[in-house]
Amino acid sequence: MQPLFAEHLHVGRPNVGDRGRFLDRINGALDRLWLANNGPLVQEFEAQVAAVAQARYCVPVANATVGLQIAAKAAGIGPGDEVIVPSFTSPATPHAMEWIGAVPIFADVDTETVTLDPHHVERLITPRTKAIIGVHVFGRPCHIDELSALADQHGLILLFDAAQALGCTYHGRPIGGFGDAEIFSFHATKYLNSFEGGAIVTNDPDLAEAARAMRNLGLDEHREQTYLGINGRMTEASAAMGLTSLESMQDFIDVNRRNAMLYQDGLAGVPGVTLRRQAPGERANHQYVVIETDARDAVHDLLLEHNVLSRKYFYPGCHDIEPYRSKRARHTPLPLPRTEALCDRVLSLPTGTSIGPAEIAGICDIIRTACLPLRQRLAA
Ligand code: T4K
Repeated sequence: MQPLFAEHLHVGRPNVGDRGRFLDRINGALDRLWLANNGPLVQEFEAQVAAVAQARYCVPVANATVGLQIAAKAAGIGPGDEVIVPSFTSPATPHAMEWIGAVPIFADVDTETVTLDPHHVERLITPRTKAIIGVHVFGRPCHIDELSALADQHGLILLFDAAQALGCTYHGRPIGGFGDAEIFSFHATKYLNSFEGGAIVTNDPDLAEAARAMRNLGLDEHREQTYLGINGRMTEASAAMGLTSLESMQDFIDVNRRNAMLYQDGLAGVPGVTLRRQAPGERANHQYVVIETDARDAVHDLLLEHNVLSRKYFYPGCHDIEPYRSKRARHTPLPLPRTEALCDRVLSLPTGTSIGPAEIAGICDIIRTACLPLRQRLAA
């Protein structure tokens, strides 16, 4: 069979802004001979991300995973503390907690937003619970008000994994200013990338100060060793890319939105296929186009035959991967039926600036074929 596409189409193809601007910034760093350790480009990036998030403080870091670890430690989460997280997320969320000795406890999601179900979270709160981490999955904000109320009522730390949600809003306010801290990712596969990178954003001056020192091996601004630190620093090269990406942020979002609408039209009427929607009335970055179908694996495999590399985000659920699967009683005290049903049905499709109307039309045709009843499919 001849594949429809000669080259691979990817879910995570990086968006690249103005190369000239990027290379100028890199040349500036080389001229200054300042390449790392909170240089001028990192400081500029810090100010711009804080402005986008409308948060008082921003601490750029090497990636969101180390950002989650640092934010958790800076907020006071430590060994043995239980932290309630969704299972339907990147392994980065629970692994960051496990890595600092905390204990991820998996909660179910609601099917409308596919984010943490606050009722389920409430049932998991015990005297050992120290924190909740909500995840804005596919950029759709989680139930921030309800989780904030729960955290207040039980005296818990509240963090948000905002790796996928830069540029999105909740009740019209930008993601980034909620809870004790939120953590963004600027990984190459995110619509706004800094090669690798992340940022902790917060309105809490103490948390910001601790995070700033912790990312720099624990050294505070007076070069006093005040905290247990790690190397979580962002480089000048990453900040150069991040700043250049920020200049094209709205263009990237516009392309993603156009692509999402083309998929919506192209998949209308395909039996058994639904497209995940963003929150009504909110601003969204549309960086993930996600379908749900019982025929997920057949769709994935047929796309692959045509060189389309779709991704099963998130499959399996984190409760079903090691080191959590073999310690189910410890990490998953309650069943997660909605997560399990979801994990078997979700598929992310290519989008971003390297995907256009022709590619989307072809991808939709392949999906339609994969979803035909077998007899019709063989005849197609
Ligand atoms: N929390 C959440 C909710 C997250 O989604 C993530 C990351 C994190 C935390 C942690 O953030 P970081 O520590 O990474 O900052 C990808 C990304 O690696 C990961 O960042 C992301 N979530 C996750 C959802 O997706 P993979 O294993 O699927 O990526 P990979 O390398 O297979 O790339 C996907 C596709 O993109 C492939 O077809 C290849 C293509 N690609 C990739 C890269 C890196 C390119 O074309 N060019 C590239 O440079 O996890």
